[in-house]
Amino acid sequence: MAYLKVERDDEIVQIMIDRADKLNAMNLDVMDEFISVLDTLERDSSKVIIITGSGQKAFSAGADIEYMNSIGSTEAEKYALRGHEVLNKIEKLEKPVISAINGYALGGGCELALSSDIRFASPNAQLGQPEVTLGICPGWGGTQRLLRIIGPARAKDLIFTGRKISADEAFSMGLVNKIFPSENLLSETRSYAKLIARNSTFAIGISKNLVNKGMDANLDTGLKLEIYSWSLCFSTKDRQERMKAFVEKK
Ligand code: CO8
Repeated sequence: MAYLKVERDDEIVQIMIDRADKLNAMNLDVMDEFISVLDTLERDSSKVIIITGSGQKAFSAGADIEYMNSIGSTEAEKYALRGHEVLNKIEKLEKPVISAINGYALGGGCELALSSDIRFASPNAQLGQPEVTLGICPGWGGTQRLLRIIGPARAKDLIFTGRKISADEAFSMGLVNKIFPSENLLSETRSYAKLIARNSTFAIGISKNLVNKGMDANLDTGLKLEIYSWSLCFSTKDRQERMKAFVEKK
């Protein structure tokens, strides 16, 4: 692959956007490579996925402005659809996805992180949705996912001003889960991923789905979904082995 560096360490997969000279801006080729990697991850035995950017400066500075400068509405729609395909796949993947934000996460870069389940950041991270400064609105789910994660007032603040916020401010808004020193960001993210990987992949996948569905469902529907999903867990061998091991004090 030209733009994504994929590394496997047991059940943890790290996807690094490798376009540091353009601050890991995402062109159509980056999107295509993401689709291909995610298609594999949907089926393989990996348990936790980490997304990060190469270099010291950026997670991703967003969609490719040079490319967007050359297109009209028809191509823009295709570009947006491709971006949505990637981010929806990440959101629907029945495995946890963690973004390790090691610098700028702007526009589509921030939206990529928003589609992840957990966001860790280094102190030099700067997040934002600067699209309106370029005459466009957020186009890869920013208006919808930001709203759901930090609420409408904060989402509108970031979208209307296009301002970049520090890792500390993002943390105070609940936009990032935790901040780690730059030199430890990836190792701490991997340790956290290993903590998750010890648990039942099936139960985690179902839990992810329930939380995601619950954001758009009323409480009654969400709770009913939980009952059916919970009882489904009882049909797995993994559940039987884990409970048996506990009862037999293994
Ligand atoms: N696209 C393409 N190239 C980029 C991008 C980008 N988003 N960001 C940076 N680069 C390139 C620069 O052009 C430069 O290239 P070169 O060295 O060849 O001139 C290189 O990366 C380094 O960048 P800078 O020299 O600008 O680095 P600075 O440290 O001076 O500045 C910034 C860093 C502040 C991050 C600055 O680069 C910047 O403001 N970048 C743009 C950030 C931005 O506005 N992102 C949002 C883009 S819009 C978007 O993401 C929409 C998503 C939805 C799309 C929907 C599809 C229709």
